[in-house]
Amino acid sequence: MAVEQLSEEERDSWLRALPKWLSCRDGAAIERKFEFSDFSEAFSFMTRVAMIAETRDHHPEWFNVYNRVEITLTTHDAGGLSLRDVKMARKIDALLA
Ligand code: HBI
Repeated sequence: MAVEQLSEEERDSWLRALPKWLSCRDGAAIERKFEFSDFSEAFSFMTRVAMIAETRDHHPEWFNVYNRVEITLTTHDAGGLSLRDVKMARKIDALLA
C-alpha cells in the first residue's frame, strides 16, 4: 500500500501534538532523544519499541550508547514523514507515560 508524505501543514500540526519530538532532515523525519538509568533500562525500552515496529511493520532508525537512545522516524516508502511515523511516535511516547 502506497503511503503518502504528510503536507507541511499536516506535519506542523502533528509536531504540535508531539512536543517531545523534533523535526529534522528538512522536515523529512522526526527525532527524540532518551536517557535511562542504565543500559538494561535502555535496552528494555528498545526491545519494546522493536516489538511495536514489527507489529506495525514500521522500523525506527536508532542509536544507542549505554543509557542513551536516539530514535529517528521517517518513512522510506514515502520519501519523508508520513502518518506511520506520527503513530509510531505516539506509541513510543505511550511506553514512557
Ligand atoms: N520502516 N521507517 C520505515 N519506513 C518504511 O518505509 C518501511 C519500514 N518498515 C517496513 C517497510 N517500509 C515495508 O513496507 C517495506 O517497504 C520494507
